[in-house]
Order: sequence, then C-alpha cells, then structure tokens
Amino acid sequence: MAEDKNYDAEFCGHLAIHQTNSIQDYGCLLVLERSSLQIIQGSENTNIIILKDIKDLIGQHISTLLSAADLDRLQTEVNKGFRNRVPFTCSANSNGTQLQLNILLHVNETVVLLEIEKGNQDSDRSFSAVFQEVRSFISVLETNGDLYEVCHASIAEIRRLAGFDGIRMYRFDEEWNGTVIAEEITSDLESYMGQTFPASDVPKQARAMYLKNPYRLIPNRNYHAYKLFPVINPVTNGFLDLSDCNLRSISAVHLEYMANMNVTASMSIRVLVDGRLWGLISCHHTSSMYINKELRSIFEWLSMEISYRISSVIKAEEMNETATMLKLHAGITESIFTNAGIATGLLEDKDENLLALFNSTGFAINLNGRLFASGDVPAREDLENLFLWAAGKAFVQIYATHGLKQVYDEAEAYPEIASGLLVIPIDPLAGEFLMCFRPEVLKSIKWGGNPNEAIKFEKDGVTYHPRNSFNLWLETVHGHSEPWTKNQLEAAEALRNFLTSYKAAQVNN
Ligand code: BLA
Repeated sequence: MAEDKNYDAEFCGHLAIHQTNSIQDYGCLLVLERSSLQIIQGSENTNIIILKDIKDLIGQHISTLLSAADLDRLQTEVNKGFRNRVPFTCSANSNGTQLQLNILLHVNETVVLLEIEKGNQDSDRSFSAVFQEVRSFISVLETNGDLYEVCHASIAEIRRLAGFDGIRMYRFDEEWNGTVIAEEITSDLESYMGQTFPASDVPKQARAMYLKNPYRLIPNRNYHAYKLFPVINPVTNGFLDLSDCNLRSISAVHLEYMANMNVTASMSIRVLVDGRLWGLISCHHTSSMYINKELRSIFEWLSMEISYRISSVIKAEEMNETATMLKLHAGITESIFTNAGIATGLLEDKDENLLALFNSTGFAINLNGRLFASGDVPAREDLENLFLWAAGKAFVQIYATHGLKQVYDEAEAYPEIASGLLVIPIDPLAGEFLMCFRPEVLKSIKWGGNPNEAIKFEKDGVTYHPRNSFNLWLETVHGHSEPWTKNQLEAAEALRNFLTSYKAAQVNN
C-alpha cells in the first residue's frame, strides 16, 4: 500500500456518517414512536413534501396523514418487527390536498422511520416495459463467462437505463483499495480506467453500509440539508441513526470530492461476492440527476443479478484452477511413491509438478537431517539460516508471505530469488519443512492521484479536504512476489497432509 498513513483506519473511517442529523432534500423524514405510532421527530422540510410543518406534526398520531386502510397496512408492517427499507406506497390527505407518497419504512427497536418522497416524479417509462428490457439483458448476461465482459455489459446496461454521463466498475482489493476495471464516460469526465484509489476514498464505515443497503443515491451535491427537529430523538435520547436511510445527508468531505471529480449527482450500486463487498458500480452525472423509485428498484434487482453473475464467473474460474491443481498434486504424490521417498520424489519429478502447483521458481526441503534444493533458491548458507528461522518460528501451520524481507531481514540480500515464501511444515519441532520460493515482481500501481495526499489538513490542523487532483500517480512496489492465492494455500494444506501421513507411514514400516 502506498499510503504512509492509514487514513482509512485512522481518520476517514471514524467519521460519524450515520449521525448527520440532517437529510437530503428529495424527500422528508418522519420518526414515530414504535408502540404508539406518534410522530416524535422529523425533518424541517415536511412543509414542502407533505405540506405540514414539522412543529405542527410533533405529538400527532400518524393517522393525521393516512387513511384508515393505510394506517392498518402500516400497523401490519410494523407488527412484523425489525426490518429496513420496506416500500410502502400510499395516498395521503394533507390540508385538503391529495398526495401520492412513496415511503420507505424502517422498523427499529423503539422507533419507526418513514422516508417520504412524492410519488410519480419523473416516471415517463412504465415499470413493466423497463422490467422486460432488463429481463432480456439478464438472460444474455447469464450466458457470459468472462468477468470483464460481464462488468462492461453491466455498466452499459445501467447507463442505458439512467443516462449517466459516466459509469465505472470499481473493484476492491484485499486492502480495500479500489481499481476501475470497466468504464463508460462522456468527454465531460476524466478517464480513470485502470487507476487505483486508496481505501480511505470509500472509508470502512461507508463500505459497511453497502452490506445492508444496495445503493447510495446523491441526486444533487448542492442540495439543501434539512435538519431534524428536535435535534435529540426523545425516545432514544441521542442522535438518530440514519445508516439505512436513503435520504441521509452526505459528509462534507465526500461532497468536496465529488466537486473535485466534476460530478453533481452520483449513485453507487453494490456488487457482493460471498457476502463481502467486491466492488461498486459508481455512476456519475455532471448535472443533477434524480433516479425515481421504479428505476431504483430495477437497480436493486440488477445489483443482485450482477453480483450473482460475477460470483458464478469467479467460482467457475476457481473450479478450473482447482481441477488443474488436483492433477499437479497427483503428479507429486505419484513421483513420491514411484521414487519411494519424499525428497527423491520431489527432486526426481521430471514434470516439476511442485513448482507448477505453487507457481514457484525453486524449492528446498529439510528432511531427516539433510537439506535438499532445486531450481532458483538462496545460497546454501542463506538457505540454512532460513530453515533455522523457520524452526525458531515453529510454524505448525502453512505459512506464506509475498514480502519476505519485511518479516525476515536477511532476505534483503536475495529479493530476485525469494521475495515470496511458502512454508509447508512436515515436522516443525525437528525443523523439517518444505519451502517454495517466488522471485520479486515489480508492480506498477496507477493511483488516481497521490494516495499520500488523500487528505490535506489546513494549518489549523482541524479543517481538512480530500485531494483535488486525480491525475495519474505512478508507484512501483518493490520487494514483493505475486501473492499466494487462496487455492494455492488450500493446495499447500492438502500437500502437508499427504507429506505428514506419508512420512508417518514410512516411520511405522
Ligand atoms: C463515499 N467515496 C464514497 C462513495 C464513493 C467514493 C463511490 C460512495 C458514495 C457515492 O456513491 O458517491 C469514491 N467514487 C469513489 C471513487 C471513485 C468513484 C474512488 O467513482 C473512482 C472512480 N473521501 C476521501 C477522504 C475521505 C472520504 C480523504 O477522499 C475521508 C476523510 C470519505 N467517501 C468518504 C465518506 C463517504 C465517501 C465519508 C461516505 C459519504 C456518505 O455516504 O455520506
């Protein structure tokens, strides 16, 4: 990682973005006490959306707005217990005006939140027509087995549906940096294709929210932020948790970030793989852009389908890899049986199955008091020291690093041979290990702006800003090999089991 400071963990990740105490202006918020359904709090724009001042609504029962039938439906939803984002459409009578309302209900332990938007905004296309179009897109998507094609087709479809100026598939890595792997933009936006952005750009608490909420919509960064009244929720006696509210207002740092990207509206849609946030589909528009309820539901559905497709493609790739690895594992065991010994089996294996299995350039094994090696390995003395180090560490489990010199100083001397190390313990107490080596691979990271300047603090040390340049900033990472994959670590575990049982069988014979 290039960031000298971990802004994600140390700063950005701690901003209380769930307690903004204000909302965006494309709807209003009412908070009810759960058992009585009395209005106890709300946003200061209820007069604009539902034509009644929040100060007049406080203390009233929600039936002041809803018909008896809608009240019944609401009560039924509330009785179902703790749930978020339940769509609830109804008409309400306010001061003699009939209003069509789209509500999202959140039923918490003690309060019920109603996010209210006016209905029939901007719905020029019928839901069922769009539904049919998307369905045919999904059936095409289902036949595609290439990850990058799936990503491209997905962003193209979302762009076609909503008309965003720019849309990108943004994929997270193990350290939560994100790389743009597919992009469609107009000339008003800069290209970030292939660029990596530091974890702090979408900090951890913001990422966590996508595990519960499928998207984040910001129709206009120049919105009027309406405060909640009263500020302190009388039931929870604290600031209201707005984590699950679409309307939740946005932290200043992100609004500035959007401005720096020349973006007025944004919508990010999650991609989940195995219950983890794999990526975001980041949609940008240079002017304001409201996405109506129907289209948002379509995007929610697409988010699921795209996540499902991407998961399947990744699983299929892993299964292919597993099949190849099983063959290589079988080659190793066969050679060991044929040559009647672990060390000779590995050394005499003409197909070099071990090196192929772990994509390594050399290996060494210490067994029965003797050290054997093959391929590109450190010099004899260095190798002996490395085995002493491993014995000292008493690795009982598989150990793997792709940055050896960070954990073992002596490896500074031979990065081109062993920047990556895999240790398979056979009898760790006796210092018996099989080690595989990987050379250094210089890696270039194209950062979207210098990640060390992800935040700039003003002289007062309190006021801060996100970086204002996303110009390509190249970093060359030294001292690392290709990382060991999950599949390879599993294969190492399988090989360890074989080697230890083979050895035990020999001893017993
Ligand atoms: C939120 N940052 C976000 C979001 C995205 C990004 C997608 C989600 C909200 C949205 O959809 O707009 C980042 N967007 C990107 C990136 C690309 C993109 C990387 O299109 C690349 C193509 N941001 C900073 C710093 C901080 C920070 C320094 O740059 C912290 C101090 C914080 N980003 C930040 C916060 C949020 C955010 C707090 C959540 C905003 C909110 O939901 O209120």
